[in-house]
Amino acid sequence: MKIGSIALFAATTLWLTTPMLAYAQAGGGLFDTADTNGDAVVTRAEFIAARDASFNRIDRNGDGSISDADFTRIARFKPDVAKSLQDSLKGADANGDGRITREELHAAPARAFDLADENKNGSVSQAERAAVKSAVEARR
Ligand SMILES: [Ca+2]
Ligand SMILES: [Ca+2]
Ligand SMILES: [Ca+2]
Repeated sequence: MKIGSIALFAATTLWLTTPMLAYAQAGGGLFDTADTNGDAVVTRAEFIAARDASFNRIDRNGDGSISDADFTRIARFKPDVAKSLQDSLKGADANGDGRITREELHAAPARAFDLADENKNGSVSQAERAAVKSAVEARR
C-alpha cells in the first residue's frame, strides 16, 4: 500500500513537470472555448483555431508579432506565468528572430493539445480534459 502511493506520487510529480504547467497556464484555457461545434470533443483543428484566435490577446502591444515586449507587464505581476507562457511559445519561433508572427503561431506544434490527448486519437474528450484539470489542481 505504502509503496503503491509512493509510486503514484512519483508518477504524478513526473507528469507535472514544466510542460504540464505550461499547458495549464498557456494552453489549458484554450480548451474551454475551442469546442466550436459543441460536440464535447476538441479536435486538433478546433484547438489550433482557438490558439489562432488568442494571438491578439497575447500580442499586448498590437505590433503584429509576439515578442518579449508583450510580456513586460505580465512578467512584473506574474513572473511564473510569463515564464511558462514564453517557454510554451519558444518552439513557435520558426525562424528564430525572437518574434512570433501569426503564421508562426498557426504552424507551431500543439504541445498542450498533445499532452491532453492521452489516447492519441486526434481529439481531446471531456474525460481527457477533466484528467488534466484534476492533475493540475491536485498540485495547487
Ligand atoms: Ca468539437
Ligand atoms: Ca507584440
Ligand atoms: Ca519568428
